[in-house]
This record gives sequence, C-alpha cells and structure tokens, in this order.
Amino acid sequence: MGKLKDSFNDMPAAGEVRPGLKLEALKQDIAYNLFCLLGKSPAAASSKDFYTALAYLIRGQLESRWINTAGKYYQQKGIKVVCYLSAEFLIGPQLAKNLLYLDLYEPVRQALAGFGLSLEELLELEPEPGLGNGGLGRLAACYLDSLATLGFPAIGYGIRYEFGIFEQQIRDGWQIEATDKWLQSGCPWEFLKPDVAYDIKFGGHTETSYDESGRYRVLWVPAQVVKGIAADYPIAGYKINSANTLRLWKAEACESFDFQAFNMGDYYAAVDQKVVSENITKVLYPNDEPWVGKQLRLKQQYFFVSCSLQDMIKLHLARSESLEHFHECFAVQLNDTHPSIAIAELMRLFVDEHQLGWNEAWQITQNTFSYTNHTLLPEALEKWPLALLQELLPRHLEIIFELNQRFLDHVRLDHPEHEENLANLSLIDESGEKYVRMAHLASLGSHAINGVSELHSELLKRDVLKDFYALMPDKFSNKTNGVTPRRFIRLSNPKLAGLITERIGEDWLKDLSELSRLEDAVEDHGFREVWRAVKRDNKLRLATYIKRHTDILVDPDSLYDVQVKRIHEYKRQHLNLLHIITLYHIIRQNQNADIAPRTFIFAGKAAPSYFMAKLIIKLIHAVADMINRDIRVRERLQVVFIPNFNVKTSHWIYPAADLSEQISTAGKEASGTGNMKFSMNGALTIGTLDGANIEIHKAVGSEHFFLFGLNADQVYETKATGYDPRALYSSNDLLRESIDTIQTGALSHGDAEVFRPLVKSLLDRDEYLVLADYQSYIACQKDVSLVFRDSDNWSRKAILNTTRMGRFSSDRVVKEYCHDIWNVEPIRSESTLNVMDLVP
Ligand code: 26W
Repeated sequence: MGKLKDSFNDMPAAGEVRPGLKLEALKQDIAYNLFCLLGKSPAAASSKDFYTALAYLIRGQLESRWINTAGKYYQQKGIKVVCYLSAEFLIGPQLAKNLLYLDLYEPVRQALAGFGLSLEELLELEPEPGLGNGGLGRLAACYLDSLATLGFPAIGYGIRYEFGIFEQQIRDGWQIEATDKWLQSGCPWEFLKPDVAYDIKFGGHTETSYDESGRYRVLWVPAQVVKGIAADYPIAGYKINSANTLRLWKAEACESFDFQAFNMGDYYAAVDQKVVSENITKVLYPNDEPWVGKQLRLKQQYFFVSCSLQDMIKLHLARSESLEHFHECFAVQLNDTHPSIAIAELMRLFVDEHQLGWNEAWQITQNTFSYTNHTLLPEALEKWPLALLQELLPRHLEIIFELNQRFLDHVRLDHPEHEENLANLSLIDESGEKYVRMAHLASLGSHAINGVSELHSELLKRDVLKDFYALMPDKFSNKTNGVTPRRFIRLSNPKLAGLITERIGEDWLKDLSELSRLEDAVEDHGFREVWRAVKRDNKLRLATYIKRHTDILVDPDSLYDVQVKRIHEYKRQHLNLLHIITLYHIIRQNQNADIAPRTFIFAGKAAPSYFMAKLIIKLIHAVADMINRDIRVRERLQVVFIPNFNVKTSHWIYPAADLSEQISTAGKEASGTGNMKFSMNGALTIGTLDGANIEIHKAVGSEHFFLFGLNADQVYETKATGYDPRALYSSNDLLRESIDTIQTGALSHGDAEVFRPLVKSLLDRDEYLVLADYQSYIACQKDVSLVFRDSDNWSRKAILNTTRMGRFSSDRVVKEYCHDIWNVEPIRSESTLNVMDLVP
C-alpha cells in the first residue's frame, strides 16, 4: 500500500497535465509507450504503432480528471446523475478531440514532427467506433460532449458492439457491406472492467408464492443467464477538468467453456454457451427507420437495459441512498423506444428483487424516466409480438399486462371522457398476433415526452401520440436538436474556427450564441475575402479526398451541392437526381444555357435490407457515369458519391459545402442535424419546411435560405385529396424527360429493367411527393445558381448563416433537458478530490 500511496500522491491535480509534458517529455513518453506497450523502437515502429503509443499516452492524461469526476459521483451526497440510455452512440474518432480538450494538439504535432511524422496522417489511422446508424446515435454523442463540457454528471449507457455499422464499399455502383472490424487491434480508449459485471436472465418461466409476511412474490426462473461486463470510455469536457463516462456493455458466457461436454467429446457444446452469449453484443443492427422485430434485437435491448439499471441501483446503494429516493439521484433518458423495456425492468428490480410495493415502485419509475421520440414513420415504431416477449421475457410481459390493466382502469375511472380511446391508449395492439406498443410503454412510464424539433413535437401531439397527449398533455414538450460546435466547427474546420476566434475571441466554443457578435464582420470586405479563401481551402481539401477515394477530379471553383445522410425515400435523394438529370438535358439542348458549374456530392449508407435505398445508390452512380463521361456537360456538371459516410468522413465534407440539401418531404424528417452542421460551416440551405429546417430558416432569415415545396399541412392535404403523380409526369415536359431517362435504360446500358421499381413507385404512388415538389425545387435551384454567381454576396449570406446558428448548439438543448426534464445541476468543479480517498 505504501508504494501505491506514493505513486498516487504524485498524480497531477485534476486537469493539470503531467509536469514537464513538454516537447521532449512528450517524445520520451511516446517512445516509452512504443517500447513497453508494443515492444518497438521508434525506428522500427509503423505509423499505426505511433498512433497506438500516442493514444495510450493521451488516455493516461485523461485518467486523472476522469477518476476525479467519478469520485465525486460516489462522494457527494444527493448528486443527481443523468443516465442516457441509447442503443447507439456514434462518438466518432477520439484522438484529435482529446488532444484539443487537453490542449495538447500543438505540442503533440511538434513531438511527432520530431519523429518525422504528421499528426494528420496518424489521425487518419484511427478506426472509428461505428456504434450507430445515423442521426439518433450521433445526437447521443453530441449530448455526452455537452454534458461533460457543461460539467453535468452523466453516464452514457449502451452496447459494445463487436462489429459496428458496416463499411460501405461500392462495386459497379452497388453498395456492398463489409464487416466493420473496429476492434481488430483493440481500442485505446476502452477500459474493460470485468469486475463490473451483472447476470442477465432470458426465457424460462415465473413462479408465484406468498412470503412469510403474506406478500405476493414472483420468482423468475430463467432458461438462460448471460453475463454483462462493462467497457468504459472517458468522455472529456472541453476546457473543463472533468470527464464523464460512456459505459458500454459486453455479453459473455457465465461459463465460457463447458469441460464436461468437452470430456464427452462434444466440442461444440463445450463452447456453445460462449457463442450464444457473446452473440448478443456481436453486431449493430444496420437499419434505421424500417424496424425489424428480430429476437436478437430484443435480447440486445433488454441486455444493456438490465445491466445499466442494475449498475445504477448498485451505485445508489453504495452511496447508502435508499431506493425510494432513486428518482432524485438518477434521471434516465430513453433515446427513442429502443431502451424502453427499461420501464418494465425497473419495476421488476424494485418489486421482485428489492421488495418495494407496486405503487411506490411505479411512482419512482415514472419520476425516473423520460422519453425522446425521433421518428414519426409508422414503419419505424417498435412493437414486439406478445409471443416473443412471453418466450424471452415472461416476467416483463406479466408486468406490462399489470401496468396496462391498472392504466386502463385509471382512465375508465378518472378520465371517463377518454373511454372511447382505450384501445388506442392500450399498451397492447390487439390486431393480428398482438403486440406491445413500445412508444406507449415509454410514454406511460415516463414523466416527460419530447420530440426533436418544433414541427415534430407538434406532429407527435397531433398524430402518433395524440391520445396520450389528450390524456397527459403536461408531459409533452419540445427539445429541438443541437450539435457540438467543438467537433463540427473547431475540429473539422480549424481555419474557420481560427478566423472566428481572431475576430471575437474563443468563448463561442463554450457559448455559441457568441457567434452573433460576428454579424458586423459581414460588412467587412476583407473579412469576406478571408472567409471565401477558407471555404475554398476546405473545398480543395475535399477535392483531394474525393480524388483519393473515387478517382474523380472535381473543380473547387464549382458550386459544391452536397447531400449526405442515410439513404431513405423520405430524404429524397432521388429528387436531387431529377434536378441533375434536368440540368443535363437543359445543357444538352442548349450549350449556352446559363448554368453555374456545379459538383453534386452524395454520401450515405442504405440499410442492407432496404432495396429501394440501394437502388437509389445505384442510380446516383449511373447518373454520375453518364454525366462525368459526357464532355459536353462535364465542364459544368459533375456527380460524385463518396463511399462509407461516417463521422470521420463528415469532417471533410461539412466545411467544404456551398449548398446543403435538406429536401425531405415535409413532416417526415423529425429534425435533421446535418442541416445544422452545414449552416454552422457557412453553407446555404436549400430545403423544405420540415424538421429543424423551419427553425434554421427562421434563425438565418428567409432571404438567406432557399425554401421550396409543400409544407406539412399541404403534404397532408395533397395526399388526403387524392394525389396523381402520373398526371404531373405527363404534364411537365422536363420532368417526363428526366424520368424517361431513368426508365428507358439510358443510364443503364439500355437495360430498362434495373430502375423500373423506382420509376414505378414514383408514377404509381410517389409516397413522398417527389413529383409534387419537383417544379418548385427546380425553380429554387435556378435561384441558387443566380445567387452563387455573385460570390461576394454569397459569402455575405454564408457568414450570416454561421453567425445566426448559435441556438443549434447541443449545449443549448442539453441545458434545456437539464432544467426542464432531468432537473440536474452541474458539479462544482473547483473541489478537487484526492483520488486516494477512493481506494476502498
Ligand atoms: C428499429 C430501427 C430504428 C433504428 C433507428 C428505427 C429508428 C431509428 C432512429 C430513430 C432513426 C434516427 O436516427 N432518427 C433520426 O434522429 C435524429 C436525431 O433526433 C433526427 O435528427 C432525424 O431527423 C431522425 O431521422
């Protein structure tokens, strides 16, 4: 113990980097890590080795503030901790962020230069933890960043997928999914904690009895038990000496090798348990929006939820708090319905495992949970078949039935005016094979429900959850999404960040509303020139990236027209393509047509089982082939698809865009967050009145936003009053010509079959009103070309877009959650804790 005491005592105080961690010391430490971690000398080490050695050095630097913060959770009584439950966390590459947050970026760049290495090159080697599909997962990561930076005590709870979102490769224009081996050479940011482990039950049956005090008791006799162990990741705050924790759960077999089976020569049985158990956290489900009711998906959801709630109860009891105060110590956010089985699980833990009374347990449960909905698409709303729940989670099904019974009785007795809504309110969908509506369970079991943009929250109250809103309106609020400016401006666009800081100082990085102080710079001609130069540099940089990854050379002086997001029919990448084909025909028909040179940049993954989305990727490549090969047009039009869109790729794209495509059918995109990242980086938006576009349009000013298309009410009207897309096809020449180009095989070497399903869906149903918005979109794009011609005026608008995006920081919305829903206070950071007091 003495020795330990000494080594701990010379630990640097929280936030203070190890003394002498100057250039020489940094180089020594890197060399030391190469030697003791990898057994390599600097001379023999590869760049990947240097990356690993550096990453472990930086993680060490994070530890003191991390341990310091964790200590406070334990020590300070009555601290309320936010627990963000999400099946997805798209945290992105960590090294550059941690270097920035530790203020070590420059010193490390120089130290590496001392080894003849470029920091940028090393950063490109970092595998990205692709533990999410898109918007929902990235939002969770932005919120963890803001919670840490604002000093709020928080834990992110999720799943440690061994294989994350697939790597997208393109073969002959088609998406190919490759396994994502992000853990191949380990992850330096991960701290596996085998001692933090919980047993998770599945299947089996329940047995009821009355205990000695006559209390009704239910015992769950599981068919399978799996172990969940913690993998912790430090989530540093920006320029604050605290760090929160992302705790991801890994499934393991309770018994990883069955020796008896082995002795009997049944080698498969010997490892069967191991395989079955570990399968639970093997891979991320790559679909966002279309929901698939796979048993393994439910196992994944219950697994991480039960680990997380057991972990919270252990921490709670370790702080010698009693369970009746649980909701005063933990605010648990449900990131969509994916973790919503947590409501039944907390009831089980309270009632069955900790003998709380039902009503008391229910009170605490409702006060603990809050639920965010991220989608209105009916096909994305989760509903689990009763049969599957009966088989996998028999006790939870009992609890859900009991909750439902009491809920419907409560409505009948206390709200008879809602009697006729009982079937719509019920947790059980009695149609077909009967399902549990997870959005209803989440809404009933939470004290707060919110949407992610003003329009979305309105539609939630008017549509998906209208009966719950009618019954419990006070629970509902809106929390318009936000994004972290640290990663999406400072880290990915350092030149722009430098320009802003030069003008208004750097407080904007912790308070984005400061950007409005940049407004007067718009009138400064010099500032506009530098602004344009920064944008051009970023466009050049992206051009090199595109050349390297697609072998297409784009013109950095053309208008970069960018649409990057998951491929989905409601996001209407195919409407964007109709515009491109239309421009192609206009130029072909009139070489002197006044069309500003444009480079159309697409990126995004399609869910592997989503046929139409994959066909749209193929069509993007077919249009690119046709245009990029056509010498008559390619001076003015180019089309590029950047493969494998993820957080890392996005760092190259958002800073380089001139025009941000946010063209979803109004009422379908819950919020969007890419729209915010583009505007913050000085891109102008062409978009519909959908999701957060509406609030961006309001913030930046209608004269600095290219608005088009039907709004949500008009979409509803158009559909309600009988919509005939074929009529539009026949009555609009340019539209018809463009669609014919797709269906005649002109884009597919004469094979008219390949795109038929897409054209058919457009002409028969056009579910997402692509044809209805075509003309307005084309006209709006014409304005874009005209405005872009005057580059100085364009940069005025671009600057105003950036200066007016303060509200869309994740810091603003996290403060709203903390104040309105979670009711948590930031931890006072001055009180540094002596880590020794932590060692039991
Ligand atoms: C069960 C399959 C599944 C998986 C993920 C269904 C639904 C989802 C997510 C809710 C999809 C998603 O990422 N939604 C996006 O969430 C963002 C963050 O709030 C919003 O900005 C986007 O508009 C919304 O599409």
